[in-house]
Amino acid sequence: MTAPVRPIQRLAGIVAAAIEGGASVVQFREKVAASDRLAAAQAVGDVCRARRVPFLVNDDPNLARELHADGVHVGRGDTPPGEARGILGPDRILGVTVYGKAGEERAAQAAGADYLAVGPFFPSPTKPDEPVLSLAVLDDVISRSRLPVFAIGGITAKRAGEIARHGATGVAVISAIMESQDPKRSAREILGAFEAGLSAR
Ligand code: TZP
Ligand code: MG
Repeated sequence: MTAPVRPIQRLAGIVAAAIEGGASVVQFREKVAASDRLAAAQAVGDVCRARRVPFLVNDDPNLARELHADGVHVGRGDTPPGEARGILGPDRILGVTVYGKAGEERAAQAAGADYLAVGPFFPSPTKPDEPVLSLAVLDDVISRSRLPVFAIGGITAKRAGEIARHGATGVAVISAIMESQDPKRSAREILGAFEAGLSAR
């Protein structure tokens, strides 16, 4: 009988496979019990460091600092971006979610953001109650922003090309990789579809 794979090992394994498939940045976004959070984040951070892929922590700049992560991502209800920048210092990556209101992009940039995230543009299994935004919102955010813009929410290989054609810098994916039977292949397919969309612009 083989030993059961523990959740943290499974998470680290999926992240390693996604990186092999072409994921170029990893964000730790496990809403796990506080007692497991540090160990899980550390395991993911170790996988990323060994593969020289930037490792970001969602929501929590103090955890990001404690883990010497490459950066943090904050959104509504989290530590405000300016404060997060203060906690992490000038050299780490700061990502900020915007929600489609004009002015958010400039405010995020003024607070020290390095990139923006926006979405969902498709129904998201991870955030099923989040209203789906029109792709016109993505166009508006991209046109107002000087920072790279990443689309998030319900992204699959079938949908990544469309996001690329709208001019996003990249996509952020949870379910289509985490729930995949073959995360490496799924990451590769999403990246391939995104790159094909870029070539078709
Ligand atoms: N922000 C907007 S949608 C979303 C976040 C964090 C969840 C994305 O997850 P999935 O499973 O790729 O839709
Ligand atoms: Mg958050």
